[in-house]
Amino acid sequence: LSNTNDFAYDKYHTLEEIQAWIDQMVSTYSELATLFTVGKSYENRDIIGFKISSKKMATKLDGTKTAMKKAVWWDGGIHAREWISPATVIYIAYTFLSKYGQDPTITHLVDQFDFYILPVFNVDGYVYTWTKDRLWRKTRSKTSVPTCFGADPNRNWDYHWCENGASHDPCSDTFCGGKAFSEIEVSQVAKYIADQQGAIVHYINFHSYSQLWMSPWGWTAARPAQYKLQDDGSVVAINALAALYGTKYGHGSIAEIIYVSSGSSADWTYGTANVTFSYGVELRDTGEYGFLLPENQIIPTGQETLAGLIALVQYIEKH
Ligand code: ING
Ligand code: ZN
Repeated sequence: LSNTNDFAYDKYHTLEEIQAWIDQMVSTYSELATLFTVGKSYENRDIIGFKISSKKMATKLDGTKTAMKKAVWWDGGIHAREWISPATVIYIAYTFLSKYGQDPTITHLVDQFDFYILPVFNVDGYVYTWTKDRLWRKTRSKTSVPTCFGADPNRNWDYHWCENGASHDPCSDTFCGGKAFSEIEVSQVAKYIADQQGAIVHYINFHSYSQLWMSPWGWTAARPAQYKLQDDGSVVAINALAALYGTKYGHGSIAEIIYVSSGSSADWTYGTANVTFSYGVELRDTGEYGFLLPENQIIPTGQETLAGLIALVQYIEKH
């Protein structure tokens, strides 16, 4: 990649291409973006992302400066086959970097928050979908069953781990792992988030498909105390998203709107790491193409999701 225009934002990319793109972003936008390494995957691949952080101080609503900048964490590719999620995170991160200092809304948000961008969480699984099985979901670790591989990285977090809507069967697509945080990718991302010491106030774990903007809890259908504050944020996001192309999203708690599922990242970030605005988002579509969303929908998905995220971060700034 010789310059930033070489990356085709309207195509799906291999892990190698995405990692080269990350390197490209941090060198091209060196004033704004710094590489971070979460660690190595089970198969020894790097799990990398970048932090978007401007040198301007953040200000409170009354105009006074804040001591610590609040942060946002957006990740894609926790499930290997959900290719639109890395593609969307990439599109959004590129827009934030390239429009900083040009678009006043983006400039303001980047001055107010630090953004942690992790395009591909489950790197081993992602490579496997490119090389062996397009519909692989889980990690690629060995299990107690020699013929079955991987745990569900969205059922492996240490918060009400494997209570409901997750399986102890290593051959299941929702296998919760041998124990909480058994998956090295999951334990390292959790540690990286915890190491930010409360700076992260907003988290999104991107999936496909179903067009849903979901808040905690997944482990129980009971609603948390801050449910309305969180779900109002979902409504703000999906209204701004729909304004672009009319794409309709549902909203509500994970357990109520999709299914009960224990040990997810959104539950752990909210329940353990105290991230107030924690969400799981199911991107396009509603099943026509499902996981095999055509490439001509990458840019429209990116554009409408970007509109939703801008509106949501503006809402979070005020709450
Ligand atoms: N759906 C998600 C899953 O992990 C989800 C739904 C999101 C559950 C966030 C819990 C938290 O099953 C897909 N398609 O993976
Ligand atoms: Zn998923």
